[in-house]
Amino acid sequence: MIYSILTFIAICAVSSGKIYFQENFNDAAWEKRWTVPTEWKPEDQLGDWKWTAGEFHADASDKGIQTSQDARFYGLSAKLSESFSNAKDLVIQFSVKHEQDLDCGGAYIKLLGDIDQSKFGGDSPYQIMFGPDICGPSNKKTHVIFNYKPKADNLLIKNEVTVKSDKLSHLYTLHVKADNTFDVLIDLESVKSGSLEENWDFLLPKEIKDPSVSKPADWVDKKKIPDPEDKKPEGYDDTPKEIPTQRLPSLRIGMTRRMGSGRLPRSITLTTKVLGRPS
Ligand SMILES: [Ca+2]
Repeated sequence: MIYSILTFIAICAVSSGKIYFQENFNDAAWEKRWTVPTEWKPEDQLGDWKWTAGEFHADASDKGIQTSQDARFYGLSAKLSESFSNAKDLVIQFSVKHEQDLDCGGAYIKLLGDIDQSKFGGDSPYQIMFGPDICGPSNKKTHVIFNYKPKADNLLIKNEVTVKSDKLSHLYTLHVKADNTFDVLIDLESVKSGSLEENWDFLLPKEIKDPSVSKPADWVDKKKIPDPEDKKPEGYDDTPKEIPTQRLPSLRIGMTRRMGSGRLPRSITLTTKVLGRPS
């Protein structure tokens, strides 16, 4: 079962301190501000949003909206009071609580253009998508996705951002800065930051292959070819290919033997025995 509660959403420009959108879901009139996309999916596939502070809470009056049924699709959208396109520093922040162990599900906030809210769904085009995504033990991350018009694509952050998968409330913040850097914070602690250029593939490669270029017909594949301008050094052909061997002096081999240190050699008696008949 997946019960996710959204209790607070804010979108604001930091440089001017202007709040473009804020929702705390603390009054029953929230339903008038938000539109359920009834035409997104058949009625039996759409789950109902429940208005509650949840099973456990610090303040019963701090309510949120909760997904109430398993294996259903949930969507909601609300209009900003005004559109904006060139805010300098932009902050998107919301809190989410998964009250039960989450097997597979996500809670994202998306910045949308002008759409038919009754059809808003997973395939609706957006500018920014931000929020936790948990599906099994291996897929646990916080999505930070920018739609980039020059590439007509939704660009995912290249290095995964961590996520909280316990049952407590967590505050997710995306801060896109005017100096082309960003910061993702969970519970106001930075978990990923850096430059936009290094973390998303916004830019085209600096060098690309020219498909119209091909190998010239007279291209030589040999690794070495003779240099037609190279010449032999002067006298090169007069030098014999082999040098004759010179006669070496005959070798003598000498041996020495020490007879005993510090003493004169003893007398040596030579005996000769001649074999033969006695005279
Ligand atoms: Ca609330």
